[in-house]
Amino acid sequence: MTDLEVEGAEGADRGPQEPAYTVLDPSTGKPLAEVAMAGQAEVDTAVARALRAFPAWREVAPGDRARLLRRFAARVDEEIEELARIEVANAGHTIGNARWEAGNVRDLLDYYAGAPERLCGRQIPVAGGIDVTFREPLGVVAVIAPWNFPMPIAAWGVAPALAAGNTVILKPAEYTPLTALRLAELAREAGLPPHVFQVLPGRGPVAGQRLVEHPDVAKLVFTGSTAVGRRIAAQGGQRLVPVTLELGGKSANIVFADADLEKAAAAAPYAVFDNAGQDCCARSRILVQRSVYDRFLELFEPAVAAVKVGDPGLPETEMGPLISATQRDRVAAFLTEDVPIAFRGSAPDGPGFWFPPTVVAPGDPDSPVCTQEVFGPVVAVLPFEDEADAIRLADATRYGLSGSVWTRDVGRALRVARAVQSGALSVNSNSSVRYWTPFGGYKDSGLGRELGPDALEAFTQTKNVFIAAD
Ligand code: TXE
Repeated sequence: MTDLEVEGAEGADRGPQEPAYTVLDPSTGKPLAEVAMAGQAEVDTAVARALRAFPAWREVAPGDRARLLRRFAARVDEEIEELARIEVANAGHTIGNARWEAGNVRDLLDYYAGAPERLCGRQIPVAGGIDVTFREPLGVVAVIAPWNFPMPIAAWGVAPALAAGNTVILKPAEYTPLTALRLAELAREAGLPPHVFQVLPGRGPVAGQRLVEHPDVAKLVFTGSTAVGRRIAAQGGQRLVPVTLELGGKSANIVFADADLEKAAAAAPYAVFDNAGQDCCARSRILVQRSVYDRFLELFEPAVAAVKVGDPGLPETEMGPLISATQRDRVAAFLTEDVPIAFRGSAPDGPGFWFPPTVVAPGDPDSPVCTQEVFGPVVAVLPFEDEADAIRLADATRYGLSGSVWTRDVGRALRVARAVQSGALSVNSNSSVRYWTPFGGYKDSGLGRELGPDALEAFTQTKNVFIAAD
């Protein structure tokens, strides 16, 4: 066992104990740590503690709550290198990405530290008196996080939830609990009161499920697969608690003939192979206007060949391994005989869950590789005729998370960005996530919005108070 304890486990009536989980280093396939997994009893204890901590936390003066979040951010900032090194080992993220991810946690805590002092209600003109609204916290918030971006995605839920005065239980994914456990320690060191923020590693169908159905959990934040997300939405609906869901995507990178093709082709590998394609915003389809299709592929091929795949701890590495053997098998299953591989990059041999950057040119735009989330380094390139055709193809999937439009025509950029059924579109850029702006999906990609000022709505409820004037 590691010295990483399961917060909330001490003193609990454990009942039948959950087996520990062996966390692997995905770049070697070797065990990295044994982590205790919470069972139902530990979840119940943690929720009871979070519920007890809630009244005092919501009453902390706004300036003091802001200061605590800033101190938490400062502790994260001091430990960026350590957090990044843990993520390289635990998730196979490149060191450059992992540093950015730890920095993103710091930025989110700093950004939402501005909220406690700005969570204003309204005074609304009414007859017969005075009417004011208050934005009140919900109570105990459960954040169920995925393994693809363990730190940032956890912080997208944790930071605004704490800022709004809620107490939080974070359940990291089985594969990637290590940075979350370290964040819990940093929160304690920053002076957050006990049980305001707890981290509870556990299995999805056990600890995750118990958090979802627990009567004292007042809000659910989930990032993961659409199948599990649907179940969580249904169970949250039964209990009438709000649910925020971020459920992946099949985003299109749309390249028009008038685009800066060199720039679009140079950027395209990072739009899909970053984090080995395990990115809900991965542009895993590139739609190219037919008149420049061949030229685009000529430019794209050397860019793909140049992607440096290997040891994620080396500064020059651009792509690491997949998270698990299961994920590698899942990705490989998309490359059926009828899916022609156009070209591939390289990947190390030997142990570890490696998969080379792969470009496919399927004839059939309805094939699974074109419509389903691969969540690995595989991109489908498809030609289109005109603007309407591009929009039709971009929307030919149940997902609708993000996407890009490459063109020099501002009017077209805006028309296409407005028309595509996705929550976040970028023009001449592949960036989707900025902590200042709302992020979330249309269609099967999710429910609700995270990040930006809008996220605070999801962690508060409005109280209306009328005071009679006579
Ligand atoms: O997801 P799960 P998996 C997609 C991606 C990937 C596929 C499967 O396509 O290939 O999902 O990944 C917890 N009640 N994304 O199997 O199972 C689980 O412990 C409560 C997209 O890993 O959905 C983990 O913490 N919680 C994506 C989290 O849910 C449950 C990120 C995600 O695991 C649960 C990840 C249950 N019954 C996968 N079952 C994105 N949107 O970025 C599981 N969990």
